[in-house]
Amino acid sequence: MTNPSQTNKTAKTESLESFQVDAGEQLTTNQGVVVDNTDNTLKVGNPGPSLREDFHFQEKLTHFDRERIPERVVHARGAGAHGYFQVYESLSEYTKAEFLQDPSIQTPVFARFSTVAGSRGSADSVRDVRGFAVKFYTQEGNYDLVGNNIPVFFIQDAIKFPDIVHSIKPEPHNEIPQASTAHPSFWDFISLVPESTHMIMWLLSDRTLPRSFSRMQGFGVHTYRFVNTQGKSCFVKFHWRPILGVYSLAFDEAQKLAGKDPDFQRRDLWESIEQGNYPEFELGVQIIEEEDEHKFDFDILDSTKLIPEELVSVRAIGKMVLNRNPDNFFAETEQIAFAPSNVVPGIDFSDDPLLQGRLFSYHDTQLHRLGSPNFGNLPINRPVCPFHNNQQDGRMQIEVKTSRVNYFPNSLGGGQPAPSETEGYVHYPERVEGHKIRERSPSFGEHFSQATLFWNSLSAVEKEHLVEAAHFELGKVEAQEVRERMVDRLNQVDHKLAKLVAMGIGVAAPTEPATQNHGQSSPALSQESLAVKTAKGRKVAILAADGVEAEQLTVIKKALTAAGVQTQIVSKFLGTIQSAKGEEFKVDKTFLTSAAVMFDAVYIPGGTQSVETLKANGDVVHFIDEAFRHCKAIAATGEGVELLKESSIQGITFSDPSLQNDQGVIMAKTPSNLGKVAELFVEAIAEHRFWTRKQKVPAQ
Ligand code: HDD
Repeated sequence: MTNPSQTNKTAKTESLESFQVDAGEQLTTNQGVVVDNTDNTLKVGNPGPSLREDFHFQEKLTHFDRERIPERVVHARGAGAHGYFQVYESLSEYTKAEFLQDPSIQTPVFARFSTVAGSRGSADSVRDVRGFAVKFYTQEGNYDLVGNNIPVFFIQDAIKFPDIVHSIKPEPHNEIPQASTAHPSFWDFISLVPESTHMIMWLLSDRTLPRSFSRMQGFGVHTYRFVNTQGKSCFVKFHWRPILGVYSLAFDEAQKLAGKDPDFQRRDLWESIEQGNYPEFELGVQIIEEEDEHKFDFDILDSTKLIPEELVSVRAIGKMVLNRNPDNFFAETEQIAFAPSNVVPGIDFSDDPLLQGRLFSYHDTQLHRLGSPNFGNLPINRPVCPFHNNQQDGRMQIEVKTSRVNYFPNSLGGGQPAPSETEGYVHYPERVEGHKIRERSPSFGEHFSQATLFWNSLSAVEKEHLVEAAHFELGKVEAQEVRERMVDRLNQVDHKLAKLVAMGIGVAAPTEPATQNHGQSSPALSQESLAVKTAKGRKVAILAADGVEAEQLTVIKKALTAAGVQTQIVSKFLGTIQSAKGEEFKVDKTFLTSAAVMFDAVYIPGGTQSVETLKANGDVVHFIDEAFRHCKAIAATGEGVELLKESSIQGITFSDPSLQNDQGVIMAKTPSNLGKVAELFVEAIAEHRFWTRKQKVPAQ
């Protein structure tokens, strides 16, 4: 059987053709018997009764009745893609892992991105941590790097995982709320577990609202080990950095998207790949020599801590390119089974007690979810290298093993398959000794310093967003004592932060804490340090109607396309619109089938009739208001400028009739230089959002 990651398909353009089966294929039963009618059950006369002997009906329904498997207990909502990973240069100094040696080798991968809390059918854009799991199909076996888009975790010991997850999931009595941390049980748990403090600072930040999967970082979180051919080991932390930069949605935008387009992020991933705009991520490592393990003022085996890049720099070691969508969601994205215990020689574990628990839990959950110990034989889970074992039978055994030998040692099979004397996976022979104890290491005892470091590192806008997020999340918690405990907790992170949060949630301002803010920061933690100013992959709505100025529309559209921006014409009805001079333009979306939240920017070309029609449509004005409120780039040319004046945009000067760019609003009343307008617009789109514009329109 071929592994899908082995098939040498290039990304295809979605067309009906690609979904068609071979000509002449006939519908059959599972036994191969051709079916003559699949619309009516077998009956005695009309209207019935139906007959028990209708084997086609029975087979169709019994299969249908069993089409669901348990969804993942966490990270149920996700989307994935195929691609490859290529190392920049040999890492032989640190690891013997074969896929990290040769820059000419492309290792096939499958990456799955997910939210944590929601069910499989929940919305993509909710405030939540994103999973970032990658399976590398190496020639030495499958290696899974199962990480998140946040570098730390809620808890330090895996035995607390069921507790944190129970608290984050919908509450058990009424199953409310879906895919949201904004509820009492979550904050009750968090307020009682100080080790979660660092993680919840990240959770409340813009990191949990990624613009797309292709614009977020990924982290292995734990400290792992590399081992080289000499058996020398060092510690390693893994980082994924998106080539498009790290960007987030506005919270209001994310919430509205959850209704307007719950598939926003999986659609973005799918469409980007179909358009050849492949998501790319650089893999980086922080290397810590074994003798340096204890030189930090925190324990590097504590998953609630990160290693600031200012202390240990991140070395870029290779790149992942996602260039092929799955052929079938269930067979691939749903059935892929990740496990941090899937490692290859040269990559090993540390004693992080959170990691050690994960090494058990993933395999266990796959046995339940996929229902058989043979899940490794599913095409998406099979290694691309040869594999042999003495396992037999079990549910859904799809291998037909022909040897009579299924044990070791054996002589009848020539002694094979036999363990290798030269290349097998050898666990790093770390020397350990101690007493059996059920305790937390004292070296894991400090919980606030890095939470403060994160807060100090944020820009003013990022801080503002974090406080607003806390007002929202804690504002949904009725229990006053939980809100008070959270303010006390935040007071240990930063006094000003605690006062700002308290003000919004009906809690008295706390008194100065005993320990003051240490004043240190790590610039690399601010999302703004990870911006990459490019308009590539962005989406722009062009609002137009009959009578639009064709030249303006065409010139700007062409310039945007050249910059890698996707444009869509939005009008009242589908079909076509005609320019003042009779040219036709296809309408891609209507004001009903789209909304400003689905785009990164808006352009309104001139044309008296077009603009008059748009002005009379409240949906259009709302479209512009919303784009402005969400701090997006907006451009208008000719009479299009008049439409902007109709909206409730405030704080922008409309007086200059020629060309101006005011906080991402670009206007050219007399568009003599459309090239310059396009240039300014592309620059503004590359800015992503103009957060400092503030809320200059009334809340909607
Ligand atoms: Fe986990 C799924 C990431 C701690 C137990 N986890 C899961 C997925 C990701 C992570 C990305 C989805 C994989 C996919 O796309 O199929 N989990 C993390 C990270 C953690 C973490 C970065 C901390 C550093 N997880 C963690 C702990 C446990 C689990 C401590 C249990 C002791 N995680 C699971 C699980 C899941 C899972 C229940 C659900 C579905 C699955 O494994 O395949 O076993």
